[in-house]
Amino acid sequence: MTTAPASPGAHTRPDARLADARQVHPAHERVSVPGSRPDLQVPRLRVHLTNGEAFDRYTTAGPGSDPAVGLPPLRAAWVRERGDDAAHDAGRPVTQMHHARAGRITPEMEFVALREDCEPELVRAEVAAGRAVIPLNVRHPEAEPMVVGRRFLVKVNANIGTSAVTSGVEEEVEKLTWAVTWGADTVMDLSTGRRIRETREAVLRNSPVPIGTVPVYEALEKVGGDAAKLSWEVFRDTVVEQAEQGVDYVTVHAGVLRAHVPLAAHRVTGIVSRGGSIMAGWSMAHARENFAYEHFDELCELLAAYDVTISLGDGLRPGSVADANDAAQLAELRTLAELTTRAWEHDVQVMVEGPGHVPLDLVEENVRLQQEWCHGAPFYTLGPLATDVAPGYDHITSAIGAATIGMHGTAMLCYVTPKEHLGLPDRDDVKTGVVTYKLAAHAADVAKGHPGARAWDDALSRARYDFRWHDQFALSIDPPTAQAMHDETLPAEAAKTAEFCSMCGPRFCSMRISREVTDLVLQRDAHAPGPVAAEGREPAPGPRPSA
Ligand code: IRN
Ligand code: FE2
Repeated sequence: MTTAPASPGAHTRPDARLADARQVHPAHERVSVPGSRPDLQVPRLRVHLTNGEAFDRYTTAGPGSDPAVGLPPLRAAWVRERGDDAAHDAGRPVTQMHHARAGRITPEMEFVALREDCEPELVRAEVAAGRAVIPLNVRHPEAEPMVVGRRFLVKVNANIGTSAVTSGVEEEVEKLTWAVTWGADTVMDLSTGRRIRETREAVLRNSPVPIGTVPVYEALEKVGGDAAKLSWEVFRDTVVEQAEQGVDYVTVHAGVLRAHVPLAAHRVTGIVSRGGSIMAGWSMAHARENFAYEHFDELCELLAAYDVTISLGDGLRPGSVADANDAAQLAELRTLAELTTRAWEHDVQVMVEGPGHVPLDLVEENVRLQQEWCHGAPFYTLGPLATDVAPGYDHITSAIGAATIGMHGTAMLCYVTPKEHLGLPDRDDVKTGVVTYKLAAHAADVAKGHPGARAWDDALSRARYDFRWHDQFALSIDPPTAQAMHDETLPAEAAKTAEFCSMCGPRFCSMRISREVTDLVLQRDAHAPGPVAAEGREPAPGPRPSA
C-alpha cells in the first residue's frame, strides 16, 4: 500500500460507490458497433439522456475482467488467420505496417476505423506511410486495437508501475483498470523493484489497451542497478522476454549518442530522463557508443517478429524551461529521425518521444521540427510542462502544454500527475492525471476541427442550457465529481431540473434569463418572418434545444 497523501489540487471526489465498477454513471452503457465479421465488435459508450436522445462516445474501458482469469483473446483468430503465428515463429515481420504496405486492411485496421469513424483505407494508408501506428503485439491478443497518428483522435498514455519502495501486483492491476475507466488509451508499466515480471504479466492479461514498457529499467535491475554493468546482450534478452509476454510498445533511448552527452553538461537540469541517464552513464563508463544505437537493426528485426512498436525515447529532453529546444535536445531529435527511417526499413512501427518542459512560445517548434525531420512519424510527448514553478499542480502546468502541442499535431500525450517531481502516483493521482489529459486531448481535437470532436461539447452545452442536470453530469468527463460538486449545495432531486445552481441562485442565472430573451426574439421573428443574417460559426449539428 502506498501512504501517499491525497493529491493536492486534485478536484476529484472519492467515489467509493464505483470503486470496482467501470461504469461511472448510471446512464452509461457499453454498446458495440458491428464490423464486417461476427467477431469484430467495436465498443462504444452510450450515454442515455433524459430527453430520450443518446450520445455515443469512444471508450477505452474494455469489457472488464476477473484479474485471476484475464480478458478473452479478442484478436487471436485474426492473428492466426493471416498467418502471423507462423511468420512470428519463423522470425518474419508480422507488423501492421508490413500488412498495410502490402495493401492489406487487417481486422485491426477496420476496428480502428470504426472506432475513429473514418474509412479503413485511411488507417491503412497512414500506417503504411508511418504517420500512424497501431501498437499491438501478436502476443497481446486481449487488447482492443487503437491508432496513434495526427489524423486521428489525440490519445493519452498513463504511466503506472511499482517502485522499490511502494506498490504491489494487485494494486497495479487496479491502477490499470482505473486508468482505462477514465479513458487512458495506452498504459505504460514502468515498474522497477521486485516482482516486475509478475506485475507485467498481470497487467497484460487484464489490459484492454496497448501496454508499453521501458525495458532498460528491468535490464538495470538484472545487473544490480549499476548502469556500467549493462550490455547489449542483457538488454536484448530483456526486450525478448517482454515481447514474449506481449508488451505492445517499448521506449528505447537509442538516440542518446556519446557525442550528445557533453551538450547537456551545461544545462540547468542536465539529463532528467531515467533511461537517458542510464544510457549516457553506460556510454561514458565504457567510452563506447550507445549499445541500442549500435545494435539498432538487430533490435528492429526482433521487434518486427512480434509487432512491438518502437517508441524512440527522448533521453535528452529538457527538464526545465531554461533547457527547452537546446542543442542537446535537437541533436537527439536528429538521431531519432535517422532511427525512424531505419526502423521503417524493417517494417517496424515507430513513435517519436518528445519533451518535457517547454515554454508555450517554443511548443509549436517542437512539433514542426519533429514532423519535418521524422517524416510525419507520430509524436508522443510528455506534457510538456509550460512552467517549472508549480509542483503539486504539474498535471495542470503540463496539460496547458499538452493541449497546445496536441493542437499543433502531437498524436499522443503522456500524462503527468499531481505527484510529478514529488512521489509515486496513487490511485487518485492516476485518475486526476488521466482526466486532466483527456480534457487536454479533447481540447486539441476540437481546436484541430477533428470531425465529430465538437459534438460532445455541443451535447453537454445543450444539456446545460436546458437545465438537464442529470444529462450534464452523465455527459461530463468526470460525472461523479461534477455531480458531487453540484450536490454539495443543492442535493435535492428537485434541484436536478431547477433552472439555476448555487453559483448565481435563481434570480441571477444568466442562462435562465438568456432563455427568456431568446424566447422573446423567437416570438418576434415568428411575427415578422424573413431571412435573418447568420454570423459567426456554423450552427452546431443536431436538434436545437426546445424553448
Ligand atoms: C513520453 C514522452 N517522452 C517521455 N515519455 C515517457 O516517459 C515514456 O513514454 C516513458 O513512459 C517515460 C520514460 O521516462 P524516461 O526513462 O525517459 O525518464
Ligand atoms: Fe520534470
